[in-house]
Amino acid sequence: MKTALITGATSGIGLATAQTLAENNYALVLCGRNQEKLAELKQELSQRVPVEILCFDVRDKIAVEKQINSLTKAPFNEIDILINNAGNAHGLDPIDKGSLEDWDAMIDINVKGLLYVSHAIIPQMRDRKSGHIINIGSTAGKEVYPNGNVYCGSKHAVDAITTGMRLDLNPYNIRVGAVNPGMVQTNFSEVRFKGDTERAEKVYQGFMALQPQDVAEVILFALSRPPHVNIADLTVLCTAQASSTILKKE
Ligand code: 8X3
Repeated sequence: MKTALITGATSGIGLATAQTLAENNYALVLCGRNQEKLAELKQELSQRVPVEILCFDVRDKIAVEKQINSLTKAPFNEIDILINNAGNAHGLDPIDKGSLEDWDAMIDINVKGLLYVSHAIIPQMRDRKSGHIINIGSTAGKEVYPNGNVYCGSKHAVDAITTGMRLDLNPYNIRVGAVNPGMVQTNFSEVRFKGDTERAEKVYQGFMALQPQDVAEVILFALSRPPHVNIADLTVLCTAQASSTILKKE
């Protein structure tokens, strides 16, 4: 049984991935910021597979290191798979109107948080000469759209860091890849629009957006390839979406 550590596991793509991997017999280390939700999830999924939960904010590098280093018991002491999923968007403003707080949040979570978690886990993969890292990027990491500026910048950074990881970890038999979803119906837009539910709901009206489960199944596909196959870079869109700006709405 392989052990997968998932960040941002209590909602959206992370939650669907946790559930899908539990159904497919992966032991799980589920990370998030909400202890209550993590505990509920553990109760649900540990009926199928071993589950450990870690409550921390990926922005807090001391907490990241401390929590991950606390995984001393089998099967959690050997992380075979790292899914860097935690990430979000804050605001959708032109560059001259953006808020520094929003910019800090996106760079700190999407870029620095991903690096902190990876920094805590890569050495054990390197020493064992085995591992699989999947970074959840975005179509925003492939093209820049109006008002996406810093969010797109953070996801372009994820794109570059994924390639950098793959290059540098090549000597150690570690697979590194990215799954880049387009529009997925999660609380993404609610966070981006700071709780403005009406505006968030409009984003997904008039077409069938990707669902978190759709992305979880793609992640499972990447994880379940034979050891010599690495899905290096995969973009997944709903049928109605052709690019970040071309979306067919009814
Ligand atoms: C989410 C996709 O188009 O809202 O990363 O940037 S988009």
